[in-house]
Amino acid sequence: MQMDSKDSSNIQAKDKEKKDLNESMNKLHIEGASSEQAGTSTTNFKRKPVIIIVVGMAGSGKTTFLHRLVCHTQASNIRGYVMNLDPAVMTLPFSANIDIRDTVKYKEVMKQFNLGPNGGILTSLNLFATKFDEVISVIERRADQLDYVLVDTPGQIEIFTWSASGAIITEAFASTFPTVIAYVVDTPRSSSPVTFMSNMLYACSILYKTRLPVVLAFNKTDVAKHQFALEWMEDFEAFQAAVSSDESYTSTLSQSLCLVLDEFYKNLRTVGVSAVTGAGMEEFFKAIDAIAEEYMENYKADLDKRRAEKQCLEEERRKENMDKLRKDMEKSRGETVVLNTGLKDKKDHNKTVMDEEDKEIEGEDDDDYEEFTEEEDVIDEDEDEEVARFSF
Ligand SMILES: Nc1nc2c(ncn2[C@@H]2O[C@H](COP(=O)(O)OP(=O)(O)O)[C@@H](O)[C@H]2O)c(=O)[nH]1
Ligand SMILES: [Mg+2]
Repeated sequence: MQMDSKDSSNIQAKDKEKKDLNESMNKLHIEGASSEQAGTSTTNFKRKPVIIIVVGMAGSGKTTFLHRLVCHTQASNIRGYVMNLDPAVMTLPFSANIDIRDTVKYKEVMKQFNLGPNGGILTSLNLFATKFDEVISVIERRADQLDYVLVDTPGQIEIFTWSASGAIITEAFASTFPTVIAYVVDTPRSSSPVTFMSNMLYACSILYKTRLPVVLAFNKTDVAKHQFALEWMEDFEAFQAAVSSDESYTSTLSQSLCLVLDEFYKNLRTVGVSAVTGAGMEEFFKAIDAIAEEYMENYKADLDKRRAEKQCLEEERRKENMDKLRKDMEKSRGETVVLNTGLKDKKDHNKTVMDEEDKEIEGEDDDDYEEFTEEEDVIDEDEDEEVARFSF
């Protein structure tokens, strides 16, 4: 008789445990889903300002061009905001509203991490990227008073276009504002067909990498007109004729590539500019406005689609994990929980976790909480300090 009542109370307790478990899992599920839905919202996307990220080979004239853009915006009553992302630049010809150098000291980074110049620039950019949400919110707060945000990037193009931090920065911009790329081309240096082709391939790769609209700014037109480039882009036979004198492998490759790039050229806007004389500024801004519209029509939709797809996948993965977790927990009937850390020292690790659990049971959890909160506060203080270093 005694055994029977014990059995039935055991069954009741297990049923209750199972019910509790199901309830808590469902709650988790709902909470998870609703928080993701909140993340899906794109309501914080703003139509203004247009972000212009200036990229180009080292020495193509990005910084000088940006200075010219700043002068033009000031003279034409266009409301611009200027950002410098080159930590290694010694002096800037314009005053930047947000300057990476106020937050990260590139030479200190080189010393501290024992890096060369390029590693130093890359690490500085990485450090800055970790704070980029702050930068975005600063621009968001001023969004109503701005038409354009002009962004200068490090001299060496690949540091921005092929780094994780460059991608993070670009995506952070593109998911909040219409964002376009201004690819600065050194026109006199591109007069050789093979150099021209390699420059175009780079521009094309940036288009693929960033998935943002690109405008080609043929700079230094005071030294060499960009007419030849336009001809080569419009008529591939003209380009083939230009390379025909060169019998090298690259020239045959260039001939084939120009056919491939034909489609790329068709969807590309080009302007001839001179950062020194200021020629072509109006045309440049017209091209920017046109591609900003393009951004809203094509790229924004694509971005939203990609984001929705990603969230669907996340949701599926989460559901799968929840089901797995539910099964595992049902299997264990709430008695034991196997912590699979995947670590080599799994045994020891489990032991540590168990030890900690034992401690908690002994009522030491309050102390743990206190320690954790203190640590959090320290981190927050550090963050505030770094944020305070921005000069807005
Ligand atoms: N003649 C001429 N020189 C230019 C022009 N734009 C830039 N430069 C020169 O090109 C060099 C590199 O310019 P800079 O802006 O530092 O290039 P960045 O590395 O791309 O930022 C400098 O000596 C500039 O004076 C231009 O439109 N015409
Ligand atoms: Mg520069």
